[in-house]
Amino acid sequence: MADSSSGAHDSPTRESGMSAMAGVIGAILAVTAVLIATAALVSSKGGGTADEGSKPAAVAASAKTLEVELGDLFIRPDSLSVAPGTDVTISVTNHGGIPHDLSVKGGPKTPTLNPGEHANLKVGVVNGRVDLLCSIPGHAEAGMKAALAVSPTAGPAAASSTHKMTAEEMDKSYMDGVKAFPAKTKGQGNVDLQPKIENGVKVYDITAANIDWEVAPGDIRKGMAYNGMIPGPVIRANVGDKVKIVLHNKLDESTAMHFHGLVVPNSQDGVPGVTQPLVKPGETFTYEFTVKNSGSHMYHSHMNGALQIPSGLLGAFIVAGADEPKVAREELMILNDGPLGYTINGKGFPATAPIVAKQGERIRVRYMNEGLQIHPMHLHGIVQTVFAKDGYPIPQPYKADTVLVAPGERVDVLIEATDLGLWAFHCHILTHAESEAGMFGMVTVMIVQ
Ligand SMILES: [Cu+2]
Repeated sequence: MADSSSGAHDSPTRESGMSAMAGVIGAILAVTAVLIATAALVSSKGGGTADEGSKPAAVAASAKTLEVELGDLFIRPDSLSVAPGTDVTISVTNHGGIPHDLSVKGGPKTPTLNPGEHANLKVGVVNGRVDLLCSIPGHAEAGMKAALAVSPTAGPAAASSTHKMTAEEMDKSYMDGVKAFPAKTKGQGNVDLQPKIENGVKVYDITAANIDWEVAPGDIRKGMAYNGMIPGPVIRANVGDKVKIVLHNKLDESTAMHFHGLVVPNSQDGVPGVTQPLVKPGETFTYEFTVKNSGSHMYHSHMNGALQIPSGLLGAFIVAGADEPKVAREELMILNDGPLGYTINGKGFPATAPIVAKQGERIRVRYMNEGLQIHPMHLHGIVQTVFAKDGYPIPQPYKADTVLVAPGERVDVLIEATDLGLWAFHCHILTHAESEAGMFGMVTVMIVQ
């Protein structure tokens, strides 16, 4: 984000973004190093021996407390390391928006923790790998797994057994993140997909495959993508178009495609076992229909949906209407949460893209929520006019500064770039946007210049 000295008129350069980013990564590594150091033993002697009880505590198994954060469908850090023989307690806090627990596979677990709640999990003396997970059904499968490993090389213990960032560390981490914005990452979603025209039919080829996706600088996660991007390519069509969508499945599991919001014949609705067969790995399935209704719509997987969609099998399907509002530019804001974290258009802050407008311009934003949670999108300083919901015009458009977008919903707003400056633009469920280490996830900036 440009600071006051560089002014609001210039986007920061990639170079400054990257060097600032190195600071963020450095800070993260430093935090991790402290955590690992904290976890380590002064001496590995004595752990688990029979005469423990008669020895002073200092030479019995060293007791360590590790900090673990639960979020919505992740455990952070997901790999922990202690010296052999360490008596481990995990200090667990749920920073997510929904309940989670932390459970030792086949062993003890915390109570179910509501958002913001904390508990200590006594793991006991660790002499080998311990698998950790959230035991709430579906959460481990969606990514809430971690491993506690034994490492003889884990360094000497730090003075404190529990790491919490100092105020100075918090300030630095926060400012490093801000300075890095907008940070460069590999891969970009929402690229328009040009159809082939065959006998007057628009044909869109889409391949689903696994991908390593860089959500934020250095934060590379296992995702699933259409045509190698998250969100998938944007399909644009007009009412009356005959379209074919050819889905190639290069995943290692079955899939299918649903056209969310579009009026299609039942046979093209994309629900395996209900309207069509499974599209198994290696198979191709062709959808064919005439576009009947305009608006901001979506296409996404309709198989193992709680994992495939949050992992990235989603995209915008935009159908032009008869009387669209005249705007200088339109922007997509596809919201998602799950294995890729909290993202806007497949990226988390500081890798989110700013929305840039000249003063006086009118911008259209199409919000789409492909995640599992609601996201109230708040733009500082400038009002949003909500004029369409799920592709249908609202009879009485209304003004709001916070626009709630629930899973599956699309909301279209107009934003008049009235006031100059850098206006923060973020989800107002603050655990989707900020942590002790600074801003992350569903945060971007509207730049009015
Ligand atoms: Cu949110």
